[in-house]
Amino acid sequence: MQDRLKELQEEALAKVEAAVDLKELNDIRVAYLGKKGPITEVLRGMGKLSAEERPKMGALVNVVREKITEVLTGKQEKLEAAAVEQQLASETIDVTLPGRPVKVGNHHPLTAVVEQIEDLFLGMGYSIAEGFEVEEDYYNFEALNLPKGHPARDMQDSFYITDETLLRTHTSPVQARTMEQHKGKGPVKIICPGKVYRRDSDDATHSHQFMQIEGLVVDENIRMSDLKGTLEVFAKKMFGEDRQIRLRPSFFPFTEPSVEMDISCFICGGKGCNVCKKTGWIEILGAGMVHPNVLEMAGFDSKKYTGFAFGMGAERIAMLKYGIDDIRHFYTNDIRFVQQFKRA
Ligand code: 2U9
Repeated sequence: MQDRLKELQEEALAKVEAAVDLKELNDIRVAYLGKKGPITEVLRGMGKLSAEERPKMGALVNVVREKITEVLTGKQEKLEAAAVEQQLASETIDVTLPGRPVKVGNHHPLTAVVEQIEDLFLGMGYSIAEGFEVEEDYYNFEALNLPKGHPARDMQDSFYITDETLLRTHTSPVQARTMEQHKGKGPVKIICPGKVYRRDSDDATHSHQFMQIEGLVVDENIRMSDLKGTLEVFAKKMFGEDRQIRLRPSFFPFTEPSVEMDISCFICGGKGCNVCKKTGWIEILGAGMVHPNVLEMAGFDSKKYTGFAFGMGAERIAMLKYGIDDIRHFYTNDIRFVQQFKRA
């Protein structure tokens, strides 16, 4: 029995020594130390031994079991450490490798232009005011000197929602509401960017929805020269310091007098080209002195207060600035279009 135990020990230790992975090691543990293993069998056979031999043999079995267990544990630790080493080696990160480029998005050209214009006016002390896209007929028309039946209402065919509500046709109701909130006291100095809607058929230069930016200044002693100076600063900052402006008489129901502003062509410098249609001038925006009726309707004393206002289509400004030939590009979500306007 003693010899059999020694034999088992040597056999087990040799197998442990030769084991190459944890699974094999576990199989050896089960085979030699498990309930159905040879050592358990030796223990079962101890009943046949004399009372004198039994404790000696019992002690020997324990020594053999402990030896095998000790060698198994040692080998297990070695194999586990080797497995960790191998995993670390295979998962090593080379920190010197160049990183994968991150895809960076960019502003839509319309957003870029609107933000540029906003910044420009914020720098001149204006605040930004925003309002509702679904407006009351009163603020969209009535308060702007366009009573029901006024012929100019036809100029802006509108998307009516009910008899008294519509998608705003311009951002002017924002100014009308802001003035009303001032309760007859100046100064008011705001720009109002926002989406507007008109029942136009879409083509290269018309869109049923577009972005307007309007401005309004109301205070004592506001004059046409203030408007002219403001527009000149705007033109130069937006289209280059060499720009000249000219004002042509026009008509808007909410301003009197009304003007349209042209800038000297920034492509040909005024000589005449395709962009300025050989005139040397490009129409940029409309403007004027706020009509006394509009001031009074918003609660301002038109003898004490005067004001100027201007309005422009942001798409037109962006199309001119970036040489975009079709307004529909802004709204058809072709990523290739947007990606052309990446900042350097
Ligand atoms: C108030 C008083 C006056 C806003 C103005 C224009 C002239 C103008 C057009 C430019 C191109 C609209 O986008 S466009 O079609 N706008 O020419 N807008 S003065 O005048 C106001 C607004 C609000 C209370």
